Amino acid sequence: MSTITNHMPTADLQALDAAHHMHPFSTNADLSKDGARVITRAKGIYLSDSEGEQILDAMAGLWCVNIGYGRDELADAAARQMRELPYYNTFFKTTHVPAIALANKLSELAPGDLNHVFFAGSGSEANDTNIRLVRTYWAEKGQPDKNIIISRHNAYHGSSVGSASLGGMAGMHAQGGIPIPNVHHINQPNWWAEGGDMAPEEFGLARARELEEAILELGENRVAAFIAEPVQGAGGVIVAPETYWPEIQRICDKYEILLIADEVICGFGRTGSWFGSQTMGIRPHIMTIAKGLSSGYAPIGGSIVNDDIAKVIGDTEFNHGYTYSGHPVAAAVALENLRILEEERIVDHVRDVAAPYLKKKWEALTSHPLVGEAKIVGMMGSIALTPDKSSRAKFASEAGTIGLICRERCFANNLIMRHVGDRMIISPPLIVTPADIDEMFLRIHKSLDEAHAEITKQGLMRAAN
Ligand code: PXG
Repeated sequence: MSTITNHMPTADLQALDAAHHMHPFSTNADLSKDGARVITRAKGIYLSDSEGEQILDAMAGLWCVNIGYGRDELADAAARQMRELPYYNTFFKTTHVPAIALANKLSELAPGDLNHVFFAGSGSEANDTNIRLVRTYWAEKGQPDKNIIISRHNAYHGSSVGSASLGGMAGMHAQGGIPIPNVHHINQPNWWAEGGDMAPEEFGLARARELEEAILELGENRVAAFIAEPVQGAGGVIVAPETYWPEIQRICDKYEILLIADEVICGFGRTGSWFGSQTMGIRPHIMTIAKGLSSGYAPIGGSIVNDDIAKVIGDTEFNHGYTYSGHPVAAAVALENLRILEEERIVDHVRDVAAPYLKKKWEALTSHPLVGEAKIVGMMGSIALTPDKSSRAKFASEAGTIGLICRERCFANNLIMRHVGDRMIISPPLIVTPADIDEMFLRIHKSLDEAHAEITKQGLMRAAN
């Protein structure tokens, strides 16, 4: 595991990387100054870098490597499929066995009447598909003006023009001429940061009712769909108060609004059920899937839609599709991943073993002087860093300053735990054992202690007015 496979010194690789490789969500200055960490291989929950360090990946890549790294079965499935049929498309009345088998498997796993899959190459593409699906659905039903999609501030639904418009990331909307028309955003159910004097339950209801207010304001016959992540991931693992989702469901039912659950992170076991919708008790009409579908071993995503939508869309020609919709190699890898998740009972392991063990330790972090609230659902958790827990204070420094210091300490201690503003987040592979979690917490405690010392030393342990 510690063998270094690259043949160049790290500094040379970093210089070449900074010279020619444009990274997502990064600045040149950062890449050239420090150089990117070069990841060379991975096994289980550990990454190795070009310096031979062993890094505990408590983010499962980007929330996706659900079964852990290094499963040969997936590599073998890919190689077999590449030899047999490396590519064919699913346009023009053609199909192939991997796409057939995967669509069938997904309709078996997905709850209720979610029985039909439109494949894409990623979560962003799948959400672009969803925009066109829901608008086409209502148009086919004689309501072309029912085309507004409601989403939430601080949601993440992807990085393409359509999906980033659905997302509610201000920094993304500031670049490149988005959002597209007829997307409307309501507030997120983030009690810690935005709940003010309300109790969490009261706040959850108030935030859900913003959906109803928006529908009434925009017009019931104008609103096509509401999209949300069952637990907001990239926004900082924001878990809604318990009152939130039942009220959202009631409102969607009452006004005939299609509910799109973006399961790109929550799907495939992360919340302790196959889908986050099951954990949150909601009945979506469409689910967006990607990431854990293949545990990140191959790029694939899709939309799982219910019988009614499939029927309405199928009655017309849906002028939409991607070269790689249902790509046979990606589909074969996803099938093998789902086989492993099922046969090794990994979702049960999350629900019965890993998540309860993790939850106890995670929630105990609130006794650390830097930590305010600790939220966790299944294998996705967040902590809010604060200079004063009793008042849920924000730091006086610019948002994210403290989170970044903490993340730097984590990286230095060979732990991938990320920051979103001044929240720290984890989303480890689902296969973690209690012993892995113990090791993770040794590193978390060390990193938090070092961050606290550093923040105190710099005089940053101060609340904003
Ligand atoms: N929906 C959700 C809920 C996501 O989290 C997407 C859609 C888009 O999927 P693709 O496959 O197009 O990336 C995502 C992706 C982060 C981070 O920093 C999160 C994502 C992607 C990249 C970075 O937390 N989520």
